Amino acid sequence: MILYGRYLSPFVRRVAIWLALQDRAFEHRPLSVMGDDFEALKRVNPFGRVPALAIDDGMVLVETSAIIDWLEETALAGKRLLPATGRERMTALQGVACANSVAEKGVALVYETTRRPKELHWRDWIDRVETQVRVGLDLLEAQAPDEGFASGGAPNGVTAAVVASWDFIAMAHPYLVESGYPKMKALSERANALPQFAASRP
Ligand SMILES: N[C@@H](CCC(=O)N[C@@H](CS)C(=O)NCC(=O)O)C(=O)O
Repeated sequence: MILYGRYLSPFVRRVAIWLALQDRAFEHRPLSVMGDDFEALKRVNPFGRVPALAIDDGMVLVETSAIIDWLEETALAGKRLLPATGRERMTALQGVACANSVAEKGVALVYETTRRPKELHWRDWIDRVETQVRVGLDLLEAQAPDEGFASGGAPNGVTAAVVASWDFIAMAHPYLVESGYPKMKALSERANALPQFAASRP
C-alpha cells in the first residue's frame, strides 16, 4: 500500500495513524498539493488532492472517509477502530465528524490567510472561520477524556481523528489554542508518546 500526501495534512495524518493502529505496512510518498508535486499528484488522484491510498490491487482510494471505510471493512479480527453498529458507532462517527470539521476549517483558514493574495483577504470571512475552529476545539475539549483515550482503553478511530486535527491546529494556528484546552493538550501528549502517532507527527 502507498499513502500519498504530507503529514502536515490532518487528513493524511489521520489515515497514517489509522494504518499504524491497525498494524498495516505501507509506503509513504509525501507529495505536496502545491508546487512541482501537483502534476505528479494528479497522476495518482486526478483531483490533485490528498490523502490518496493506492491499495494492493492497484486501485487508488481518495477521500479520507472512503479510505477509512475500506480500512475498517478489511481490518483483521480485533483491528477495527470503530464500533461496528448501533448507538456506539453513531457516537464514534460523530466524534470523527467533529474532528473532521475542525480539520476542514483549519485547512480553509490556511488557504484564506496564506494562499489568497493579501489584498484579497476578507476579514469577516476569516473571523467566521476562526470562530468555527474555536467552536470545534471547545467541543473536542468538552469530549476529551481526563485520562487514557477516547475509548477508555487503547486509542481508537476517534482518538486518531481528534489528535490529527488538534495537532494540525496547534501547529498551523497556534494562537487559536494558546488560551486553554488543557485536556486536549494532555490527550495529544499521551497519544504522541505512542509510536503509532509519533511516526507521523509533523
Ligand atoms: N474531504 C477531503 C479533504 C482533503 C483535503 O482538503 N486535503 C487538502 C490537503 S490538507 C488538499 O488536498 N488540498 C488541495 C486541494 O484541495 O486542492 C478528504 O477528507 O480527503
